[in-house]
Amino acid sequence: MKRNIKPFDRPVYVTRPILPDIKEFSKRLKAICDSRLFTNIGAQHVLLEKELVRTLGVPNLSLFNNGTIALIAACQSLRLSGEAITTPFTFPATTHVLAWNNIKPVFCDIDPLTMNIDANKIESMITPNTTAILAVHVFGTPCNVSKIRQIADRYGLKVIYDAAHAFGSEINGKGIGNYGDISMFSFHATKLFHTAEGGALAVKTKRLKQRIDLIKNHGIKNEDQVVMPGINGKMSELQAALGLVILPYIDEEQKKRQRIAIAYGSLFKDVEGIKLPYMAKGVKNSLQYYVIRIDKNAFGKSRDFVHERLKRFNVFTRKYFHPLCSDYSCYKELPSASPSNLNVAQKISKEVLSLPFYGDLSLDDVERICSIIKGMRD
Ligand code: T4K
Repeated sequence: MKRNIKPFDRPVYVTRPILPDIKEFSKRLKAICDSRLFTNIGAQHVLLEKELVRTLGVPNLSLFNNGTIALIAACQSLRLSGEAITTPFTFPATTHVLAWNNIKPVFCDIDPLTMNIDANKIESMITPNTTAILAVHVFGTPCNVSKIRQIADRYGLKVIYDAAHAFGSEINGKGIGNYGDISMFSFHATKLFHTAEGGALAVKTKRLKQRIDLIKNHGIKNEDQVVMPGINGKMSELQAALGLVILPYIDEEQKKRQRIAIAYGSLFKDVEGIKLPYMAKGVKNSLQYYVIRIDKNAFGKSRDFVHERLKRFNVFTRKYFHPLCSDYSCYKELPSASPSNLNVAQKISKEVLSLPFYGDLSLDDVERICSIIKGMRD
């Protein structure tokens, strides 16, 4: 290494959650304590649900205690069974949710640009047992929603979008939660908008929302009737209060992230072997993650080398998403998990590196991170 760049004197992580204004948060906590209602769809829950319907521009929304339970409930509400076609390039929860519903995941390869499920390959994976497509808007980049809709309509399949990364993503000004039968948002602490743990389902019809609301509350319809085997998926009042206090900061956070994305883009622009995130036309990206791809041959060092070496500088990146879900021991024997079926995903999962990306990251820090990475080639 030619230049002598010092390590950061504090750890720099891939993300840093937005903090609530403590005074505002305390006011809401006091209101919760005064009411003694800590959960079971109280005032904070009702208000947050209403605010998020507006923010996300969706017809109906149901809050959950986390995104994974929300996704499990989504599959239940659509009565999915048999097989679902899905992407291997995602967080474990996407595939595990199918397994928890006794649905066989059928892995489809991904698009080399968007890194989302390759809509052109879905049709060849459909069998008489297929009931759904479970796609992920990975890193907030929308899937090919029109092609997926066409296929689903032709074969009578349900469509669920895992929109865990896509809070605020839009296609031609339309909120991402309007596509498919159901979209799941995660409000985990590492997400742009968060409630520490939490999530939501955006749902097309009121009827489906009513069913989902029953599922997340043990199937309890009223004091005398339990109508289905539900689960406890309720968001607590504490989580909802945190969300209400954090929501007003999202616009500003996205503006700051936009500046950081531009800075990374210009600093890496001419670096051979580093591919920048794909930005599609007409699309507003949530700016949840900033993920580059490192081509070992062209850059001279592998993604794993860069990931490890950055730790010496107190920079902790993440290999989202490696390993592929299809390579986990619990799924790798499935015929669709064969690496030869997933050439693009196999290649990309060895190249991706999620860089530090949050509003408080200074442009000087961005420059320093880029210099450290560029210096690794020397
Ligand atoms: N579908 C997709 C496509 C998803 O990406 C996820 C979750 C889900 C479904 C499931 O949704 P949830 O059930 O989680 O709502 C993190 C998150 O735990 C996970 O929610 C997220 N995706 C995934 C992409 O990232 P890890 O294992 O990378 O988390 P962790 O703890 O290593 O955090 C990353 C960095 O963030 C840390 O190095 C430090 C920082 N951090 C983390 C936490 C938890 C903080 O600064 N504060 C914090 O409180 O999975």
